[in-house]
Amino acid sequence: MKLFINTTSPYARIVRIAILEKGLDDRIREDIIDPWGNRPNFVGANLHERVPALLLDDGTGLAETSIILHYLETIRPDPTLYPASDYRRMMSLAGIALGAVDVMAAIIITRKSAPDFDANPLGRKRFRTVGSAFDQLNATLPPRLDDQLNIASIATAVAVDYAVFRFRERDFLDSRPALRQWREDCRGHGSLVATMPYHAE
Ligand SMILES: N[C@@H](CCC(=O)N[C@@H](CS)C(=O)NCC(=O)O)C(=O)O
Repeated sequence: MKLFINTTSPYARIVRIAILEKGLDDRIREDIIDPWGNRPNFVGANLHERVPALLLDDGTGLAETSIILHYLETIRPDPTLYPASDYRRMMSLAGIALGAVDVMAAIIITRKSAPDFDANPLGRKRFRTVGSAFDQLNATLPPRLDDQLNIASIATAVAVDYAVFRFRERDFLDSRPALRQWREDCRGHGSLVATMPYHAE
């Protein structure tokens, strides 16, 4: 199988972390691409030309992070991303963190066509809800990834790192010490270390 990614995408990172955690990395090769350009074999995997996109060995293309996670869970159920213990709380936190990822990525994408986006009412709403999401996560932390694999912890780590990576000028963590400490506590976690976002040359 081949996973199309880029090195900054938080969506691709979530899938990459799940692959590493499930020990599927020997079956899935990564292909770093520019989703903003055109590339036929990539389009075959995701007609919307976005990463992540998983190309199966039989040529089937899987798009959308949630769909790819579901597929990974089907082919390698153990360890699960969705443990049964405290299931509803975990799913609720996962939704909050995944939403923060989605909203932050939307800000970055919208800025490409509207440089003053942050100051307009929709831009302000976007930042307000990301702040609310981090407040909630700061108040109700998911398990540490070292202690338990689960989608809420993966999404929270990815959301925090993406905020730091993309919005260095904003204080997303200084006012949320519990969340900052939580991220600090899993600093050495292998799948997080191996997938840290960076700008490719
Ligand atoms: N809903 C998609 C979002 C994926 C997405 O927006 N990926 C971005 C990179 S962070 C992308 O490839 N953008 C290229 C484009 O929008 O044309 C998912 O869950 O996978």
